[in-house]
Amino acid sequence: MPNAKPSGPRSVAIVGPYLSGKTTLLESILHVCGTTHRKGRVADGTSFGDASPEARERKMTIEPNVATGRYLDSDFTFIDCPGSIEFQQATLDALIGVDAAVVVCEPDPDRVLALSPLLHFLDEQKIPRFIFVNKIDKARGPVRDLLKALQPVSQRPLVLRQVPIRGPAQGGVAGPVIGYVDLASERAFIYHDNEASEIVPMPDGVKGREAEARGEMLERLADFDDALMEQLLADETPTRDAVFADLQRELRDGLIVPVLFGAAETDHGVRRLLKALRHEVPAAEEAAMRAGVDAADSAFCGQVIKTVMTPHGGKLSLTRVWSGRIADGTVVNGERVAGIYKGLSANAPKVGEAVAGEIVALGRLDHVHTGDTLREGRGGGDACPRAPRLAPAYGLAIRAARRDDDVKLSAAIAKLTEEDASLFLETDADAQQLVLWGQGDIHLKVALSQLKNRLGLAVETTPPRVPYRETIKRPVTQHARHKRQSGGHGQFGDVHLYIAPLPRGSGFAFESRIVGGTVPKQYIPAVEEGIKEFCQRGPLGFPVVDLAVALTDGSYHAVDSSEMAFKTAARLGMSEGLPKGEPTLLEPIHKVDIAVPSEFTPKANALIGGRRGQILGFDGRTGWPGWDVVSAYLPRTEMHDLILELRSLTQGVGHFSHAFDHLQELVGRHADQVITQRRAELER
Ligand SMILES: Nc1nc2c(ncn2[C@@H]2O[C@H](COP(=O)(O)OP(=O)(O)OP(=O)(O)O)[C@@H](O)[C@H]2O)c(=O)[nH]1
Ligand SMILES: [Mg+2]
Repeated sequence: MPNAKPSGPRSVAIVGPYLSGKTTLLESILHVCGTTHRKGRVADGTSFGDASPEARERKMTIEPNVATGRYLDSDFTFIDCPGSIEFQQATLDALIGVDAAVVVCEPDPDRVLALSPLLHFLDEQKIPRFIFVNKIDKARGPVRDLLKALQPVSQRPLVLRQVPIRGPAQGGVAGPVIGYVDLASERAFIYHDNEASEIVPMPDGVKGREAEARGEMLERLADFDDALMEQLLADETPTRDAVFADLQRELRDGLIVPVLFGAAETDHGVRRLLKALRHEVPAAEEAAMRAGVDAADSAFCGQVIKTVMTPHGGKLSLTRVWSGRIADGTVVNGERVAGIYKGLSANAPKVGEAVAGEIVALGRLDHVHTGDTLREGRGGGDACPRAPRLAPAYGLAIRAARRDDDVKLSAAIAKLTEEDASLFLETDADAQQLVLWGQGDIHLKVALSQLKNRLGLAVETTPPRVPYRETIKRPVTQHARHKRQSGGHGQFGDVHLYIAPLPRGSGFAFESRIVGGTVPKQYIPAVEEGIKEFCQRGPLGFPVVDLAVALTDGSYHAVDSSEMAFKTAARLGMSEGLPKGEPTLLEPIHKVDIAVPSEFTPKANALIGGRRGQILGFDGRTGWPGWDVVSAYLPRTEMHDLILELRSLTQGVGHFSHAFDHLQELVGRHADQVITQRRAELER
């Protein structure tokens, strides 16, 4: 049989831009497969997925929804992934463990760029993918226009598998899509809401378009199949089996991306999609090979693709079984599996074992993390490739709302970061703050509401402090004497300091020019210490840098001088001297590389201009055709919410990397604001 369908369970991720209808598609699939008996809706808060309070409240997916379904004789695990770019880590982690992805998008040619990062990742990881154009009930323009817009976003050729059958035109506008012709089987179907489509004779009106689209489909397939190419050139019609076999093989080999359409909300086209998955998603061994695992090996090998801390304190490790099988109670990586569940929801069915191709949740593996490779016994051995960890894009300083809870905060957040590697807590010693870093404001808000809902911990947030510095602009000579006579021992220290600015980036330098012992040697380190201590907070309220201080002269008292007295004298000299040297604020400037699709490059430039930035240049993005990287210097202050504006300008796909570059003098209105605010802070 040229087109034998793969046997054994397989796993499919449902991915795609925010709100394209992925959770609705999962709902529809589970309904069609008979996994669920009543179909719910995201809008009503009744869908199978998105059951957590945070997801329900926002009507968005914030962590993967996992469920199994059997369509005809084929078993699938489906993972409906978050669409929001802010929750992308979970999506990337999940994709590592699947046999294929269904990329769900909307029928809007103006929004296709939103697919770009995802398609790029699928390319990199060599994951076979279908595109499912959802909400076809809302499609305004022709499907072929959408395809034209989509093709440049995909490195692989798209193969349209259906052409729409439309109802009568209404007021000069094309009629709604009421069915489709399947181009592989050349059969026509009319949709019925929440039921299987009905097969009908091919309407005359679509015959021309059908023949054209089928011709295009076959040509695409023939690009990778010489025999088919010869047949087409000889005007022969290929057999249906030969076409199906090509569709299956070319998807497996990553040569084509099949495109189907429908409306998840009404089950339109969902059975057609499931049929394509059933026949064309490669067998589990293919993905195992991608992970570097020999699927023929009967020994168990698996990989964790998501970690969940359950409300009862237990841990679930969502695991793709790459090879062999795993039974409840087996010891993997040195720990005993306590429970195997088909999914992550509270009532996920418990099973005795799982086999290659399945994705199941393993209970109580306390020491394994997302991405880890699991093996029987002590574990170890070759590690499977994992998804990259996303760099933090947005941070907020956090503090427990009740002082007493401060100690609990770090431990509580550790639970969240265990679940989500794109979230992390930084202890910023410089600013004396805890900063929670993540992918955007919604990401952090959700994390904080999880802290509140699950652990009863209320948290207050502020923008993180910017590490300003200060220096002086003119050299100063300063004499300072600390003298105290109060009964018994007195205190005496006397120093002459020469305080001078240094070039940017020099830090701090101290030098003693004492000759003839006017300040005895043993007191000199104390002088340096006093100066350094003072430099922790200069006259403007910030650490002082790029400064040279020389101890040029001084005097001492045989009885009353001490290290303490000289240290105090040095501090006094600094506090009197620095304000005379024209203190000036220094702000940190970062080198920022902003990556955007080229059509957004002017917007990225404007964004930098609007944030006191300096553009350094732009270049094509390596490995990303159609993308640019704009490089610029940007004040750190302007970076706090940069990602939010960048995303709103670029359909959510723009992002940046950055690193501290240098300090730069800040004067004028901005500087005054910073100084006033710091003063108020210190007075509090
Ligand atoms: N008209 C129409 N609306 C749909 C269809 N499928 C989904 N929707 C609507 O689109 C909205 C988003 O649906 P979801 O299923 O939550 O989308 P999602 O892709 O899972 O969203 P995220 O996971 O947050 O990215 C909901 O209001 C759905 O009712 C469809 O086929 N037609
Ligand atoms: Mg969703």
